Amino acid sequence: MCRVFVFGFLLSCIVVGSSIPVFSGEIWAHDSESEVAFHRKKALIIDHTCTDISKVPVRWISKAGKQFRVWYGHTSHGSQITSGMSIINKGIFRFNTTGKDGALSYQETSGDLGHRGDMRWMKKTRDQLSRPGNDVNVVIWSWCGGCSDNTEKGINSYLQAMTELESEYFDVIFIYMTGHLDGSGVDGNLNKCNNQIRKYCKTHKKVLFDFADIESFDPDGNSFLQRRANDGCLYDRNDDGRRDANWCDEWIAKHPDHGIALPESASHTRPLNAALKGRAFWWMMAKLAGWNGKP
Ligand SMILES: [Ca+2]
Repeated sequence: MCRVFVFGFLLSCIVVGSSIPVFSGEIWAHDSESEVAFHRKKALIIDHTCTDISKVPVRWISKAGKQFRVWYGHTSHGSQITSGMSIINKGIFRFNTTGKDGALSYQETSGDLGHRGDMRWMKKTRDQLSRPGNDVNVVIWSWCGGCSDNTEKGINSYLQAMTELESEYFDVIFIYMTGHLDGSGVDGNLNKCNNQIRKYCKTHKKVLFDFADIESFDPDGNSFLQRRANDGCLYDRNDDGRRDANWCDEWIAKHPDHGIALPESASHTRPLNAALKGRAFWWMMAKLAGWNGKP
């Protein structure tokens, strides 16, 4: 009730004086390029085209680091993002659990989006955001294998729950996700569920970290989903129905001077895949901070 009242008050403030930032937090205090969820003009889709962080102007990374306080729920697959971020955790890409010394505040919590309409993550989110002194303004939840065996109804429950949370906590940005590749290819149930999530996010102007799309391509833009690539980056090179090659290994062998900092290891996958996801995360943060996407 209280939140609804405050929301109504805030909304009326915006209508009355739309050029004046009415929210005291930094989240409102930026220009017309703003990508904040509340008044988002279009969807923000973070995919395989968002991994070259050399294209992101330093000032937007820096701004994102100061502006956002991330709370990220994940299990093993989701940890790939953190692994990728950890290897570049210095300078403007610094992060820690408290945001001290100007780093991005980045807290992780255990759990994932579950299976077929399991909503435990939703309660956990409410508990976190309702905690006295909570200052989290970006919430992310990732899938484990729960997207692969999901149904249209189960995915709808996920999408509706996220949307419900957005309306309850209107000053928090919620990041949607697709599920990791499982080798079932273009026609598999996973891709069907992922496409359902993508369509919803595009239609309803959400922020989507397209986990599956990022690992469907190598950095040269070659696509492996149709070759039944899985979470370990293995794919079927000669179309005999068996995975016999690894696109990460091949790409690194072909580009020995690639210059991408690689973590020592990453759950279920090759370090390159995790590195690309960590870089895409920072791309997303910069976009959320207001970067217009131009180098
Ligand atoms: Ca094969």
